[in-house]
Amino acid sequence: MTEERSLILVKPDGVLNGHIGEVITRIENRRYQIKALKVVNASKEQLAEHYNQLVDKPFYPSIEEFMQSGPIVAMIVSGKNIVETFRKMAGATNPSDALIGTIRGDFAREWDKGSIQNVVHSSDSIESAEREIKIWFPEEK
Ligand code: IDP
Ligand code: MG
Repeated sequence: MTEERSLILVKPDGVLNGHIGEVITRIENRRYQIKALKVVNASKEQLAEHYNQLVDKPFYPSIEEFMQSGPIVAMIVSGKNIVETFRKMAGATNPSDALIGTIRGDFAREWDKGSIQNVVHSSDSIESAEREIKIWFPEEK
């Protein structure tokens, strides 16, 4: 069986506020493996694919604007239970609900300006991880 993978993004707020290293440190501390990593400027097409379940929502333009406000860091990370465990490490979607000790609880700074700026994305299932990996790493098998 191939190892479980997740697609993790450090969103523009995480990059701008200097939290790339912190996110990577937390991944490494859990002994997960970074299989691929790059800095990218997200295109509208990539974002519409990535957020295909939100693209028709009234707030989608605020997500698009936020996600194009600066570079992001995309990673493929693998390890046992990575999808479920990293979701716990990231914390709740809305940073005001995210517990201290989670990435969002510790580092999210702005979440009342239309878009929810919450530092990281991580895949919510093994299936969505494989789907999202194709969007950000089309060169990967
Ligand atoms: P998740 O990132 O915790 O998986 P999702 O519900 O999949 O949460 O939403 C994806 C992203 O879209 C969120 O992380 C957040 O940045 C943004 N988002 C979700 N719901 C809203 C909303 O109601 N207003 C603005 N942005 C939202
Ligand atoms: Mg999600």
